[in-house]
Amino acid sequence: MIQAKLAYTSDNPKLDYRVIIRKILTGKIGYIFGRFYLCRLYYSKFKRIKQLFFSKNKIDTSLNFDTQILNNSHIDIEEISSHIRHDSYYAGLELNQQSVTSIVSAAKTKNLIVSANGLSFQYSEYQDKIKPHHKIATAEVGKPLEIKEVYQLRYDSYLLQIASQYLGYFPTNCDVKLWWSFADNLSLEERRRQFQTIDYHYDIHGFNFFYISFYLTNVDEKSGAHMLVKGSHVNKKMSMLLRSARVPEELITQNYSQNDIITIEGKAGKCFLEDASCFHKALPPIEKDRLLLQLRYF
Ligand SMILES: O=C(O)CCC(=O)C(=O)O
Ligand SMILES: [Fe+2]
Repeated sequence: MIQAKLAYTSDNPKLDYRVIIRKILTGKIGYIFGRFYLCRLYYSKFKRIKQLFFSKNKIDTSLNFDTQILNNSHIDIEEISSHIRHDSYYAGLELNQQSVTSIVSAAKTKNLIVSANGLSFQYSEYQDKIKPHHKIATAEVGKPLEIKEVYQLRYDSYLLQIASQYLGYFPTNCDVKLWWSFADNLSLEERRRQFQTIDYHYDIHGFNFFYISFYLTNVDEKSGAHMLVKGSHVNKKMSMLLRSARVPEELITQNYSQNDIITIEGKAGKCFLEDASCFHKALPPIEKDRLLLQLRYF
């Protein structure tokens, strides 16, 4: 089948080799090799051997907390991991409601920061004072690790076991992000300008990485559901690996089956685990704000 050549546009950017050169010069070579499944696989093996045999790399696993995940004893960790290995994701876990309530209330009182323009405000100020004057796509909750439940989730005994099982080594690092995506009628162009990830892309968060996300508000197609392409963490054409990690919608629909395109909807507390090297994106929220917590283990 001959496919129409896609023009380079804001949702189909050209791979900017200046970015690659800058990454090499600043020592971030994981950004280059983390694209390739085999590199991620061999990096994991190498890291595991280092952690097992070299005392300098021995890790302190003593910092861990009782799990906040419900019904965790029913689900086998190896089963979850092999599910993700096959499908790129697993969406069958749930955070307890007490933790949901505490995190949401902290996210409504702490300072929010808009990285696109440096604005800072609280959630309660957003509706009355900010929204009428500024079109804002997303705002991050500052210092999320100050929220007790978030700190304890980063070191959650059960989640750490799953992340270790999937990665093949104990993840000593974890970037934690908690952010609001606001329901509004911003154009797609404006959302892109504000770095909202509404276009399919794959992440390259170092040599290997594993994401755990929690919906903290009820989420459906109209309130910012996360979408992903099942199996695409492994199944990507070479041309997709050698170009920008962000691709236009047509490339996804031309190359993957409609059955493999998954929309994750769920109530506040829904947790999904993802090999974020799969193609994924967020739907723009138009009806209700979305609050999402993301733990990026690497
Ligand atoms: O907001 C979402 O659902 C997707 C976020 C995302 O793509 C990312 O953090 O890499
Ligand atoms: Fe992403």
